Amino acid sequence: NTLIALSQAMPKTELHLHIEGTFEPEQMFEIARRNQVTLKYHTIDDLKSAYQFTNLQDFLDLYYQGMSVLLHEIDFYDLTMAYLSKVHSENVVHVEIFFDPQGHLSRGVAFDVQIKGIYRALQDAKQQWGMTSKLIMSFLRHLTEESAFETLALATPYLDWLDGVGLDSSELGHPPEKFLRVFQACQALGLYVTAHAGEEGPPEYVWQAIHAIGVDRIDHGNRALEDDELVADIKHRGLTLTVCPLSNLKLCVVDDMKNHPIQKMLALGLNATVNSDDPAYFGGYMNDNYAALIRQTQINKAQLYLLAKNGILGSWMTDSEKATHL
Ligand code: ES4
Ligand code: ZN
Repeated sequence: NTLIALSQAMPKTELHLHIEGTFEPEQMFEIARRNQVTLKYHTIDDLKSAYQFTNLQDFLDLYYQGMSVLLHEIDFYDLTMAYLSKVHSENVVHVEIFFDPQGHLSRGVAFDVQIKGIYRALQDAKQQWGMTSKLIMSFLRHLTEESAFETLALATPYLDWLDGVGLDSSELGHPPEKFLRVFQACQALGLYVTAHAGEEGPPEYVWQAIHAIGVDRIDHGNRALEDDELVADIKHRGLTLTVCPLSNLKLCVVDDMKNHPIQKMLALGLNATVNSDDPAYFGGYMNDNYAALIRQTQINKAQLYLLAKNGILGSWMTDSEKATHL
């Protein structure tokens, strides 16, 4: 299939990727063994057979268990390097990745252990392959505003290594406004802001992310399509949506890949991009996400180019950095 070959060959960006969601079962068991941590699942097949989710929370329960074997700086380095090396082989040239510090702090793993491991891998990828990156600290929205502020305080010695902040985890019942003051503090520090919104949550949460918080990007955004005024507003602002096709399928945000709204988003003039979210859990990395769209929908060559171009324009690279990829 020539479209698949084209999608593989295109230089791509990844703007929505949770590094803890790249934890492949094989590596998870290897790190568990060397850290003498026992996993609830006894074999790789046992674990993989649990990867059947009916909603976001189902997945998150497993995701937090998986990351619990990460203890030392080298664990975060190895996890990040495995991901970067994988997507380098898929012609991903720039990544903007999330990490969830609170998911590790709650287990006694210090902030500096996490960020030092992740950041060193990002630097090595730059050295080895010229791959560029941004690092996004994401707040867990099921936790309190106070906990988010405590996390931000731990991050202040590392502001040079951080480009932005995000908001993830259980969306329903935890609207963006819950973290308004935290995000204001982050913006005052010069950080970019993005938030998961409209994955499971209503269009109202997307409105809040835009108007109350003033996000620079929207992660997912699927349910924004339920509100025509909101669609017009997103289009008018030129906001980028970081859409995740395989994630949407695995978490039942869409019932069938054939019905994925990404082409509709493009047709409406929205800046949709393709991203892999938690590739180890959702059945594939960047190229698998493109391949699924190509195999299951009528997406054409011009749309594939547009998605890749949107990924460059929607990144937090400078205009001159963007220009080198266009
Ligand atoms: C996530 Cl797919 C998704 N949604 C919300 N929070 C997350 N954390 C990791 N993956
Ligand atoms: Zn996500």
